[in-house]
Amino acid sequence: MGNQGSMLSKTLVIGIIFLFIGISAFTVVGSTSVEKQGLVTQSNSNKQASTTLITDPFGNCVFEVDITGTIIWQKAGLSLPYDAERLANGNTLITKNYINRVIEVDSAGTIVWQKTGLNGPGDAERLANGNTLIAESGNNRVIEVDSGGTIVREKAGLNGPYDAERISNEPPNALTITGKTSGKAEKEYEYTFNAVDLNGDDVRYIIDWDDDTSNMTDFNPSGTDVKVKHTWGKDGTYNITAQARDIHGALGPEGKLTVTMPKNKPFNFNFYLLSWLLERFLNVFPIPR
Ligand SMILES: [Ca+2]
Ligand SMILES: [Ca+2]
Ligand SMILES: [Ca+2]
Repeated sequence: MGNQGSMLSKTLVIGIIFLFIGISAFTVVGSTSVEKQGLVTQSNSNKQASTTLITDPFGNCVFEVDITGTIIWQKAGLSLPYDAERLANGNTLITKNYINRVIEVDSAGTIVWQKTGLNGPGDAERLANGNTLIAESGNNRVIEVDSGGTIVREKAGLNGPYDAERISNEPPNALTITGKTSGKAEKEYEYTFNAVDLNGDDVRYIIDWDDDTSNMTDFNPSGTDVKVKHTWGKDGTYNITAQARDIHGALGPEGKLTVTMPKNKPFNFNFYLLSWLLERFLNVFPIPR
């Protein structure tokens, strides 16, 4: 009877364990399928975000299509458009080759800016400074014009350029200088220089030690500590200033660190006090003559 009872409880326990595993497995399968559905929704929304801007010169049109090829925006009635760009402000920059102008239109197609009087423009780009770079094929030059249309830069003497790109370069960012801020003259100290270049370019450090000496390091990977040793010959207060320069020549902001080499406090030798002390001392312990 006792054996039968123990067998029954063992079977019951095993049964409960299997039931528990079954529920767990069902829960796992259930949650996986929910996650999969979430992923599908996510990738659909990504697809909707990508569109393509097409310049169609002989159709006299610039249009934007979604991933399925459906036209979602267009500017028609253009005269031989050669190039179009979507700008950061949502407007579109279009080069109209046949009527020698570059126009900027808003989403409604209204012209909000233009540069007229060009000669066979092939390509235009809006630069980070707000100016517009234009490859002016008919005048054998590439020009940069400001928002008023004035030419501020020009590369002439070309042979019908149809495209131009400004390759942007960011200078290194804030430079840090770390090391001892006080010390002694004629003793060597090590300082660490570090700046990050926003393009990841290698950087070198140009260091002014404020004692009419300077150093220029080799190029090092952006954001790595570069250690340079220096010895000041005289006491004084020195403002170390340094700048990081990237491989393209762009200079970052100045970093500074002030180092003081305290002068030894002048020892005022008080002869009166000394002679007074000596006198007393000699009186107490008279020197035998
Ligand atoms: Ca362009
Ligand atoms: Ca271009
Ligand atoms: Ca750079």
